[in-house]
Amino acid sequence: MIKGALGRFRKGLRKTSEGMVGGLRSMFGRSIKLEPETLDQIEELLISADMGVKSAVSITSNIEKRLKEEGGEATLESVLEVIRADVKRILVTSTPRVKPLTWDEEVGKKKKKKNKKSAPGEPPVEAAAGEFPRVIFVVGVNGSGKTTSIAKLAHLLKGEGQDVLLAAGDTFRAAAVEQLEIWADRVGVDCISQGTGADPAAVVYDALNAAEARGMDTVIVDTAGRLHTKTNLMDELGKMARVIRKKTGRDPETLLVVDGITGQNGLTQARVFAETIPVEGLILTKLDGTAKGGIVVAIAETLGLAVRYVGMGEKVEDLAVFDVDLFVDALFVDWSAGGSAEDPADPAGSN
Ligand SMILES: Nc1nc2c(ncn2[C@@H]2O[C@H](COP(=O)(O)OP(=O)(O)OP(=O)(O)O)[C@@H](O)[C@H]2O)c(=O)[nH]1
Ligand SMILES: [Mg+2]
Repeated sequence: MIKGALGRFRKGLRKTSEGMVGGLRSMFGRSIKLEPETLDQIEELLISADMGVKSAVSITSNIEKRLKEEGGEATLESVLEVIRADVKRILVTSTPRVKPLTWDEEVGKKKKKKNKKSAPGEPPVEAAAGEFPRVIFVVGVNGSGKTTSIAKLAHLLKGEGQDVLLAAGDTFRAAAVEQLEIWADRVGVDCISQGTGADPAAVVYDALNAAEARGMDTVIVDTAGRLHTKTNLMDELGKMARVIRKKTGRDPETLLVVDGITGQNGLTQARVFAETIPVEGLILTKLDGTAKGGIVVAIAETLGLAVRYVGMGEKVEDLAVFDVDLFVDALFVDWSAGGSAEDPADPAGSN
């Protein structure tokens, strides 16, 4: 286990656990009675943590079962046990609910339409694995936390001993390049850029050349946050992906950044992305700023996309590899009963 990881999750998810566990405690005290309004209140509480209606309904019906089994009254702890087990089950068993796309299909389709006469012009896909760096493509709507997450991810990978290079592919928004450069400096990695207004695909091309020449392990590409239409998104990202495939023989690994505070709205945006471009996983940000960390459950239930990393703060250290057990543990800390952010595995506290 990562040192201090549980403590980081507990601290990051404190608002959510306070809202949920604290909410149950203040509504019912230490024991919960089987009454219709009780079940409604619990369902509302789960929905207000953003777990999604479907999850909330199924969890509440399991709570009803437990209450019946226990003769109409159960302890807060045993009700929490039901919720904990259900949340874990939903996260562990979730399967993709958006049709998986490949850059091949999408990029190929586009090309055919545009250049009917040209010979199959796709770059040869060579067995280049191992020779070229891993390329992580970070996408998402404005302000979701892409650039900050890239810095955090670079910090995390660097801590694992990897050589990381950043590519300033957001050439659209003024100051986006400088922002990434500042982060790169702070983290102690290099950043390849061409400035505002440059062709993002050209920046990616430069970055891959530099990465190859310098023997880097991973290139992380920042992208512009706008999302006018699916076609625009596909055009710009598709062009970048094509450069990556041409150069490395592989498709980029696309991580979609979703702002945890935007709740159901964020879910809708995530769906638009996942139905437009291939998305391999999510970075869910700002979980520290919300009592709605249950969004992880709604994502599992409605999109089935894997949450790979979670952002829980604005510092470079505030990104954690998503872990179901740590997440579930952190979600159910009873702060009013003396819960702590201290990691049992790291009593000195590395947070
Ligand atoms: N509290 C908190 N704030 C975060 C987190 N991640 C990002 N932020 C903040 O969210 C804001 C937007 O972050 P950016 O990284 O600039 O977002 P972006 O997606 O690159 O935005 P654009 O470049 O405009 O598309 C900044 O103020 C960040 O500090 C997080 O995990 N927790
Ligand atoms: Mg940005």
